[in-house]
Amino acid sequence: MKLYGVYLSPYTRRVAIALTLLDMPFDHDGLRVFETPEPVRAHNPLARVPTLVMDDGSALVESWAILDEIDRLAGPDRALAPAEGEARRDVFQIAAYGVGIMEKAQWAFYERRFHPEEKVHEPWEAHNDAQVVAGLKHLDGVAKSAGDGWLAGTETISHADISAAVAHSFARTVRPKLEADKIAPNLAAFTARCEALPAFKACPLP
Ligand SMILES: N[C@@H](CCC(=O)N[C@@H](CS)C(=O)NCC(=O)O)C(=O)O
Repeated sequence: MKLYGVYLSPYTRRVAIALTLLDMPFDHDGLRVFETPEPVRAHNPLARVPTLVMDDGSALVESWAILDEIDRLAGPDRALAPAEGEARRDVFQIAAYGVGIMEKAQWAFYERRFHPEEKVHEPWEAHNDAQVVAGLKHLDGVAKSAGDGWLAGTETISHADISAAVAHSFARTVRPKLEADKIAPNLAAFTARCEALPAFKACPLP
């Protein structure tokens, strides 16, 4: 398997961490797709990351769809989400808040990265930042309730934990002015616990 995408991409990083936790070996090409789209486009016409090329040459796109497939390949006993019921819903709802934070932090970050100064629309940047803050505060409450456990109450780490921690680390990196650790101290402590795990360390933020 080959995974394309720099780990600054939180979507790529959450896939890489899941693959690592599931003991699924993969080659990693940490390219920055905006600068070097062609190797990705060869497998994915959207030229977006993450793109995971399987050993048979087929390509998987979209982080949630990739995670769904690698969980299926791992089987229900090893998958990073319960197979059914409310426990599964809880895992994916928390993961969804994580993804929402990733998207909103990404869009706020892109506003200045891809627009010349005179075309930056500050109200749009502020709109996205406010949603990042709201999402972080929500997950802070979840982390507080979880205490020393996992966020969705699972016995082992799940997609909820991976996505929440990856989202927090990403927001802290690309939106430092939001002071993510100060506004979400319980989430910050939870993220520090996750970032200390070997699977997170194997997929570091650049
Ligand atoms: N919903 C997608 C988001 C992927 C995404 O936004 N990837 C960015 C990098 S973080 C990308 O490839 N951008 C290149 C582009 O859109 O042109 C997922 O979860 O995989």
